[in-house]
Amino acid sequence: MAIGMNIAKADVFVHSPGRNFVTLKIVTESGLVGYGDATVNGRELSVASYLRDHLLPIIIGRDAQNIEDTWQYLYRGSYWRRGPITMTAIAAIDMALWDIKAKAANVPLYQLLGGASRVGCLAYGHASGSDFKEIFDSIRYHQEKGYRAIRVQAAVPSLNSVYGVPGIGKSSKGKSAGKRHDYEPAQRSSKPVEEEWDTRAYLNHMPKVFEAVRNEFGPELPLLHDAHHRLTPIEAARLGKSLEPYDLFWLEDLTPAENTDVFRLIRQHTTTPIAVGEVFNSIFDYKALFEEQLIDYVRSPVSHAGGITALRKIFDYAAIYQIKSGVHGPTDVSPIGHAASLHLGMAIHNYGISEYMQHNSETNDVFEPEYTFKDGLIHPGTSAGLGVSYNEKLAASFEYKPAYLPVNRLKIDGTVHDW
Ligand code: CS2
Ligand code: MG
Repeated sequence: MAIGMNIAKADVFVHSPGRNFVTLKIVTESGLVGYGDATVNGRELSVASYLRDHLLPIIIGRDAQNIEDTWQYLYRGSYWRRGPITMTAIAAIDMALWDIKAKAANVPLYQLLGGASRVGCLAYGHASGSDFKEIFDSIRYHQEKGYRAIRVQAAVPSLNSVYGVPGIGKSSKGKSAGKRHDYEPAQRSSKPVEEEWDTRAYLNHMPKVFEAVRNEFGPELPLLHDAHHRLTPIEAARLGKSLEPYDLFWLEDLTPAENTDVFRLIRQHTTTPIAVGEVFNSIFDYKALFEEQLIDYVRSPVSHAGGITALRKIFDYAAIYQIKSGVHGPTDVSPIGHAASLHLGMAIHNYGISEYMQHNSETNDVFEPEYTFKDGLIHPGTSAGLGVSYNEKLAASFEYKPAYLPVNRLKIDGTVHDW
């Protein structure tokens, strides 16, 4: 047994460098430090409490090397399995232990997961706009930054705001190309902001958007779109079918994700590839979807799906069915969570693509991620471990402030709607 590998100390930090993040730090008796991302957007303090009050007291003194055993101890031992808070808390510990293991071995984490299967991880960026010109400018802006695959979100005529599209209705003319959709930092409030929704207007508009984008950019550019769980099964089928001529890389989160049975109906109607899972947190969420071959991409990030240990199993299970990874990578996944997903992405065979919304400078100054983005590919870096740190002193200067994701209501009568 290696000396000094027991867990000596574990701390949780909740700070807001650029946006709210929950960060776990584990230290071994020998002084090795591992980091984990425990952020659940809008519910940060619940995960912090789950860790501080329930998990950290029982992992002190455990051998940091026995990652699988610790995972099973926390998952099976709690009796109350699954759920975003539980699985994110377990994920953070798992990530930190893998970080420690790779540092002890003095290799970048992907080496312990099987080594590099590719030169880098293909990433997609977020383009959006209020009209076609803004969308085109935004796509060009992302291409100039190096992206080789682009998600396109568009304002819907008659709606004042659409989640994922910044600055609708504001005087954004000519300044839209680099506008970010970072919901939380822009929308801090003591109660959720309310947005409006009109499915009919959306379904009628999206084929026009993708037709215009294909006419402008040609057939080669991989394009993605996120419906953010807002559709019924038959509406989802219609959207997939109506976008077939524009050859999407994927359509994401078509329907409220807890009812996975609906993918049978959607699949019967369209060949547009389907991605789902950013709100899943367990391999069991995917079981029927894999076995019945109902989806094409797995959206879970390491931080919300129980960690590297758990997501690795999900990806290996998916591989049997030729289903690929398509990891969630918005700014509410911290650089630690991103790095963990990237190391796994480097190693697995069935890698697909990663969402890569770039963090702002405050976030990057605190976490100092070593991953690099070049020619459309992200590489997790070659230093030992995850390649991410946490500047506690600097982080402490960014005080946590409660922030919520929005609530969606139907424009026609104000009924709360899925989003
Ligand atoms: C979105 C996210 O990136 C995506 O695909 O669905 O912006 C998502 O809404 C947020 O991460 C929620 O916290
Ligand atoms: Mg999404």
